[in-house]
Amino acid sequence: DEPSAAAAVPQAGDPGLVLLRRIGTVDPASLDDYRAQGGYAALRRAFELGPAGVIREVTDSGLLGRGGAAFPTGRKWQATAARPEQPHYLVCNADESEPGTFKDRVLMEGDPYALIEAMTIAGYAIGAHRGYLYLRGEYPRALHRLRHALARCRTRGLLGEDVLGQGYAFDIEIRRGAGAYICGEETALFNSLEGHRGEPRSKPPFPVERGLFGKPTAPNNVETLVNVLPVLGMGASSYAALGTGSSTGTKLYCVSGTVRRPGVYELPFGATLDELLDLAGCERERLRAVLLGGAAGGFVRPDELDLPLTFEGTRAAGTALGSGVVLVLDESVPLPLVLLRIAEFFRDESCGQCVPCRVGTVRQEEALRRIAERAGSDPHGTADDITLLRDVGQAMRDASICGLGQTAWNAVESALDRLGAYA
Ligand code: L3W
Ligand code: SF4
Repeated sequence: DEPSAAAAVPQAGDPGLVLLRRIGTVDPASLDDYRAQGGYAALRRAFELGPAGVIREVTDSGLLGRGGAAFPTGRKWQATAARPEQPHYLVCNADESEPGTFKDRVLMEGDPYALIEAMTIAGYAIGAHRGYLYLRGEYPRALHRLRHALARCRTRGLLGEDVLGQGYAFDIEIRRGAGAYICGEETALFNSLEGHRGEPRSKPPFPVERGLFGKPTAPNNVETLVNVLPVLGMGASSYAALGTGSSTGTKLYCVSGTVRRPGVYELPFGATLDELLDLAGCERERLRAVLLGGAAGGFVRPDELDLPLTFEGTRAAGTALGSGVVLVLDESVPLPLVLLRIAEFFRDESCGQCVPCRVGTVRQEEALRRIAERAGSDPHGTADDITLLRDVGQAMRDASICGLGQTAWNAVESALDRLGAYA
């Protein structure tokens, strides 16, 4: 089904929609329509600024990565651009697979030229002549629309040997994922692109130094890249004035679960969870918890809804913004089964390369299944299993190679400590 792109309600002084502004109004098949709605003005500005000027604007904007880890985009681009080894690569991580995440899908299906323009700007800034768009395999509509848009850009001189007659060569290749969550981890993604098993590599070296095919690479999430258009469009200082000092701009949220209006919402950073839940139509009387940040995130209680949605605010509150998942659970949803489902997911998606995660995700699922099956009939057995969960969780966090294993116990720990699960 087509996910809905709901709009935040702009208020006096609010920026309104920045990233979603063309969604639903632009014809995704029409390059002319995209240009009529402001498309390709940002790329022209990029050519005026030059690569170093683009990186300066992006750095000054305070833009942080939207894939979940909030790394400064300007710093990533600067580090890639500065490497002497050639060639440089741009990789767009469009393997949107975090459970409950569907914002990149809305951007790619509804405004495909925006991503292509943004990738062209990013490629120009880091000195790349080739970009790879690694697309989640289960997004056939996005594939179709992006392929069509790429072909149009090539025939109109917006991709190819001489982009916009500026002497810059750039093209984009789409590669489809094959359903493995781990291939969204950047180094597993590179292995997949290179034709190897999708297993993460140890970091460092970071991709900016040794990434795709061993060359300097900037991997960026779809939403991160699309943000570059308003950064150049309105200028770094106006962009940085949106949101808060440490989390600038706007954020897309994927609201699902027990709400009346699930969908993608855009709000400036600093809006509260309460405001977002109002927009999505959440009944507070029946609310049990909100899972923020996805399977690797943490729970927020009904008495904590004044939480400001920023990277720093959610971290300080013991949860995470992650890639923008807001999963609402009311009292009708059995929490033990939600946790068990999350554990099954991680056990399924572990690549099996390292022991703490390969074994730990299995032990975690087994313990949660025993607890769910007991349904409170054996409190001592449950207490033992909770001790086991904490031991296994800590081992996974400390000793796993990549983010999957390191965070596979986050939601369960959060449910225990913040929601008093199984008490
Ligand atoms: C140069 C350094 N580069 C770090 C780069 C690094 C990467 C970025 C973040 O993602 C998140 C997690 C979940 N010099 C650098 C450097 N970098 N230090 O910065 O790096 P890192 O390692 O902090 O995080 P990560 O492994 O890239 C972990 C989220 O991902 N997640 C799932 C996300 C799912 C989606 C989706 O479905 N769309 O995004 C699961 O864990 O939130 O925070 O580029 O190379 N010194
Ligand atoms: Fe693979 Fe898990 Fe190890 Fe990551 S932590 S490399 S997913 S086994």
